[in-house]
Amino acid sequence: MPGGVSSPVRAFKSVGGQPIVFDRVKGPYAWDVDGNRYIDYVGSWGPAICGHAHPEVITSLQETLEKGTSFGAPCELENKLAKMVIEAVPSVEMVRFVNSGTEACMAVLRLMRAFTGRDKVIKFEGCYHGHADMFLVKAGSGVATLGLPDSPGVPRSTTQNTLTAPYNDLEAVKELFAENPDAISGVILEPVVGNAGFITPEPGFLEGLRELTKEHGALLVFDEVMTGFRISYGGAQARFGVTPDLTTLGKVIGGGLPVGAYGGRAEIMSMVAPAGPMYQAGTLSGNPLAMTAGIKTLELLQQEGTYEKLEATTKKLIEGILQSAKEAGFPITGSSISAMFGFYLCEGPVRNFEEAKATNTELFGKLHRSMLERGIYLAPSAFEAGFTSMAHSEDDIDTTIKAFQESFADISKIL
Ligand code: HOZ
Repeated sequence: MPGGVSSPVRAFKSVGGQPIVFDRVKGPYAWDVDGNRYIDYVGSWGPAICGHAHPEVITSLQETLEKGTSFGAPCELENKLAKMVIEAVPSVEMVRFVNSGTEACMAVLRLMRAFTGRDKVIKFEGCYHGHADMFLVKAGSGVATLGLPDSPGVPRSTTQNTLTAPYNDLEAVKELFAENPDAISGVILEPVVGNAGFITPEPGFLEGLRELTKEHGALLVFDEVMTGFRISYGGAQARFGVTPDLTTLGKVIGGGLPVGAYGGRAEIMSMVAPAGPMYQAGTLSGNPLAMTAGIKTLELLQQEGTYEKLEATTKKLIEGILQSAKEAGFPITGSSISAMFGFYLCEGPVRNFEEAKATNTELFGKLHRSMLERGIYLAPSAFEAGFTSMAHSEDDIDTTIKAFQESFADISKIL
């Protein structure tokens, strides 16, 4: 396997050392093949918001498994999950299930173009919308972690229609619209960035994009693959009160099985085949097992107090991390919203990818190794958000903060 992994973000190339090989996961914990236990803040890169292998998810999966693993025909379960998504996410009136966030973003771009009859799209530097050709321009996640240039193999003819702007910079977006009259199908963004570390939208940014896209007859698309059902039950759009035209989802809605989705205004979604002419398909889309894990996960999230608990747990964690670094004399800036957090080892503020690059990646590598030795599994990258879950207890958070204190103190002694 290239680099020994099935996806580049799992490698330890940017932090040093070899990736940990997992044997099993449960609740907030992961165990490696040597039997070491870690408190996990990657959460399978987002899906594990109820904790890994939640007993109710497992039981539901076992029941569905008895009925078969794949139908290749409509099933009741996809209707149930579709209704739950439509009820929860303000922009979604119709939804199509796919198998990954990449697939959802790839399809939504085709839909943006089909609906507007325009080819260009605006994305933001450091935002990651999966690995489809037209999005591998100034992309975040593994591309940012590994410091890769835009990928070879992506034709210039494909990316010449991808325009980029710095995140949180409305003026830059205005200029792109002015320079490309009637040519831009829409603007796609992570409403809260989790693929360049963790960057939050400045007041007015999302609202400004909503106005600008309307003014220019373009679509606004929120990539909520990371933030959907995590930043709030209705995603970032519900939390910030800005409704896009289209939304992509993934991770949490699959509850640990491979699911993506795109949805939005019925007028736009009606263009998708077979309701309309825009083609997109998938053998395993709406798979009964994946739908089951998604349904049960959303049901668990509907329990009273879920998001209050997630918010409080994560806030305590990030405050502990910031305090630990400061006590040891290291510059740091960071924040959290709901069950998502991130920090940069620099003064800050960090409002876009360019500013994120000021983070001390060498120091992060040392910190990552030291935390691993203390049984804490962080994303092996200075440019990925962290995830907490319902399963992370007060004790887990206290243990983690103590590990940060010890790690920062140890590193300060050797520097
Ligand atoms: N998009 C996720 C990281 N930012 C994880 C998926 C992957 O690239 O493996």
